[in-house]
Amino acid sequence: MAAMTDQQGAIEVDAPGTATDASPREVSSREASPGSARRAALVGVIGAGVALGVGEFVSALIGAQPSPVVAVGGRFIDRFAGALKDIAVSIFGTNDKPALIAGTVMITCALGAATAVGARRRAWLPLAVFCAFGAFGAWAQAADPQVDAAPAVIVAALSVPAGAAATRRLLRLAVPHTPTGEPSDAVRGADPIPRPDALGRRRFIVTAGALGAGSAGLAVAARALARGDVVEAARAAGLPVPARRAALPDTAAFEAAGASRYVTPVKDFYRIDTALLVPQVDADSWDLSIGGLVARPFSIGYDELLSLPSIEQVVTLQCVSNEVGDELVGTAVWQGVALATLLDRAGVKDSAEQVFSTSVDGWNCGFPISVLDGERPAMIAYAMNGERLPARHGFPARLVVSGLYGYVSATKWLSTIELTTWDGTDGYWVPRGWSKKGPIKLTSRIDVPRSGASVTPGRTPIAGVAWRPATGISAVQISIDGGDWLDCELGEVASEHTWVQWKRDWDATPGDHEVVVRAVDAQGEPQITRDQEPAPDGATGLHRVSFTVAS
Ligand SMILES: Nc1nc2c(c(=O)[nH]1)N[C@H]1C(S)=C(S)[C@@H](COP(=O)(O)O)O[C@H]1N2
Ligand SMILES: [Mo]
Repeated sequence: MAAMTDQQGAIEVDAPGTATDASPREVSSREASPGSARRAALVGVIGAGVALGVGEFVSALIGAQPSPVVAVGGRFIDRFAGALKDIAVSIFGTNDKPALIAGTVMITCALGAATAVGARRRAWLPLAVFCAFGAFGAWAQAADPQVDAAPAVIVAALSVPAGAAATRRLLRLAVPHTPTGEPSDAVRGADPIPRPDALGRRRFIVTAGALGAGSAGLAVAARALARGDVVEAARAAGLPVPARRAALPDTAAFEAAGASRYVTPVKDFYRIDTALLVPQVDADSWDLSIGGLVARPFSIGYDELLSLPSIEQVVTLQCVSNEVGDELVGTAVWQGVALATLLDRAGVKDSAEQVFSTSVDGWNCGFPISVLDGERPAMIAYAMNGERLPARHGFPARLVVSGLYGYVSATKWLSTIELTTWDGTDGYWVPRGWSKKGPIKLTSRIDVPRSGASVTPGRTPIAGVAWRPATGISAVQISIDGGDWLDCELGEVASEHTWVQWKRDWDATPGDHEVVVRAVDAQGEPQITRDQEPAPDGATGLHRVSFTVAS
């Protein structure tokens, strides 16, 4: 509010209409101009806020989601995900998304501020800039497969005039001598030294405060509206019973030792996707279409999908961005319909080489159809650990294919499956520098002791997990302080499609220690020891932890 205490009669002497009667006194009042610039900037921020608030609210009201702000953030991700190749997949994990939304809002407000400052001399500026904003927002929204062009234009058509009008109105109150309006009484009046006009200032504060609070309120209301309860309502309903339940091994001893839980609780399951806000898909209007190189293309709705014979499989899913030892990996009991059931119904042609899937938000990926030749689980999953997929993991349905990284196979919010050729059709991450094929590499991880932990001397469990889904693990070994490789005890597994827990007790002696782990897969292949970063096709190298045993 410091700006508000500035002299209100800051006069832009070279503004149109005032230049002719510029007197020496007015010229000297030029020095007060930074004060009016600050007020104008504040006006611009509020004006941009009004445009954003109205845009978010109208979007929510007419069901055009993602909203302009979220859509602009989404286009940013699509544009720059490739440039941030090494960290791209994980950077767009849950944590950085609020920052991206906040950044979009802040940049918009900063541009609004600059516009209002410039508007003191160029009255047309706010309308022009807001129109450009609006066009950009509408483009970003319409570029999202979830929004049609018409609603995007409606949103812009309402938010642009709201923002421009608010800016104009506030500028008149805040900077009396702007060319946007009549000079205020304070300036026109006889008083040779324009004094702060208390009444004008109050009016400005009240109007600005009301517009600022109102647009924030609209944005909050918009979020509440857009969240909706369709997903929650549908998720509450019962699930069909699979012909055969997945049998889970008893892994309590390994979990007691500190290994990750065999089945990852849904709330702890990692989330990776390019969606800035989790798509909220209405199961009633959702369908999955299967087409491309098939004899009988068809679409299937949610209820019909749930009425088909279902399977339940425990499968470990990993993100290609996972660094050695990191946690972008989890195991769940997935329930759904075998992909083969749907592909058989469609009648896949011999010329088909790639199973290419797309989500409701336009993300896509593909894997070779030959992956389906064996027995590995590949399904349209609609449930996870006995509950319907949460929105963040792909409600109403997603793909799960054992042995493939998520970025080539695990499409969430699944919308279409297209059988196509291998060449010429690339998934989202392929042109962004990631390998076209993505089999999960053999990996092992130490869960306890944690790096940097302080351990008490005596019997100490060393434990973790190792995985190569679709192949399985035959052995895990650790080396302590560079010593011999020691065999570890392996837990039971539901199948070779999941990770295996491992453990070994150690008599901890005081001092600094380092433990390294390595695994051998079920085909006898040892883990690659050479360190490689995740890009382009998954990290390799051995996980090691260093910790101290207290004396
Ligand atoms: N629609 C959509 N599906 C997607 C992605 C995405 O960005 N959009 N990311 C994939 C990647 S890279 C991974 S690792 C898995 C992660 O699934 P999860 O979030 O359920 O763990 O989802 C895959 N499915
Ligand atoms: Mo991923």
